Amino acid sequence: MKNKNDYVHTVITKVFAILILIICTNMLIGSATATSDAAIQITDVAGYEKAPSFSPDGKYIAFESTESGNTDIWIIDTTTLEKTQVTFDPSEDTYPKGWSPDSRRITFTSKRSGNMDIWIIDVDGTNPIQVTTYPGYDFYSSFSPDGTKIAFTSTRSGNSEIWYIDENGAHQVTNDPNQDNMIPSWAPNSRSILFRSTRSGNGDVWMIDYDGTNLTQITTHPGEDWGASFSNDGKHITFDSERTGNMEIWIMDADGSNLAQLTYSGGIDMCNIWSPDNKTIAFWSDRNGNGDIFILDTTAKIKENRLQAGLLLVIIIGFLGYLGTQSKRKGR
Ligand SMILES: [Ca+2]
Ligand SMILES: [Ca+2]
Ligand SMILES: [Ca+2]
Ligand SMILES: [Ca+2]
Repeated sequence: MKNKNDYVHTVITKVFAILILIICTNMLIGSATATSDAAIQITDVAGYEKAPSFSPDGKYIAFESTESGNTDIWIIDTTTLEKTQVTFDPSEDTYPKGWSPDSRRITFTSKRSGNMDIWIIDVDGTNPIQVTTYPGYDFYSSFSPDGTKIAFTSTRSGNSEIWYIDENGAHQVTNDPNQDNMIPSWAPNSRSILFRSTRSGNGDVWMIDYDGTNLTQITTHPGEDWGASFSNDGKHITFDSERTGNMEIWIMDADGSNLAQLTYSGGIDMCNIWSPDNKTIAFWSDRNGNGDIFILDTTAKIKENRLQAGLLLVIIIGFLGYLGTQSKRKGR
């Protein structure tokens, strides 16, 4: 009987080991062999369309486009895909990365003052307001979700740092004179700001509170990581990264777990931003020859991650339980 029990034990152990191997192999092969994504292209003109951002009501995506002959801010209706030009100034108007909470105003970067400054404009193209007046570079601005602050990047301290402006004026957030800090993006709490810094020796995503406290490194890969954005429910972070040798967009849980690659194209995929319903991201890609705006459903990847983690956990718990039973039996 003892020999038969040992035989059964060995067979079950092998079956569990093979199951774990199959699951792990599937997880590795699944991530290694994915070569395409299901991104949907929503602009299709000859020039470069870049820097998308969703209005908080989800009705529009603002983006920059060279369709008019110079770089201007445009919006596209997310249902009808009808485009409307918002700025008409002959200078460069770029980075419309932030909407006011009421979806009526857009903050963007413009050279119309003679150098790069932050501006706000009504979505119908009226009431342009200059927000910064520093003679150097001020760029890449976004409203905090509560609408009380605008974060931006500025070189006014001597190198590229994160700043914000509110009713009391401009305030410096990061202070790292030897490294560049850029691409600020607000967390849903209107307190923390994701940004890109080279302070670890290579480009990584970091987070800091607007008052300069709670500096935290978010990504640690030796490859170059760029702009990041929080989902509006705070559960996920997407970020642009060159860690594969090509600029792609990655997703992870807010605690850094369940890291997965979202885009797969031979071109550039970057400037990720979440939709208000947390189901899709918008980004720009030159995968079809020139820069255009794309949207990509994130829900399938999040479900796949959860399923893989859940299956692995069930098998490991089952295996440990089985081993426990066997050792008790042997101890009798
Ligand atoms: Ca322009
Ligand atoms: Ca300036
Ligand atoms: Ca890195
Ligand atoms: Ca284009």
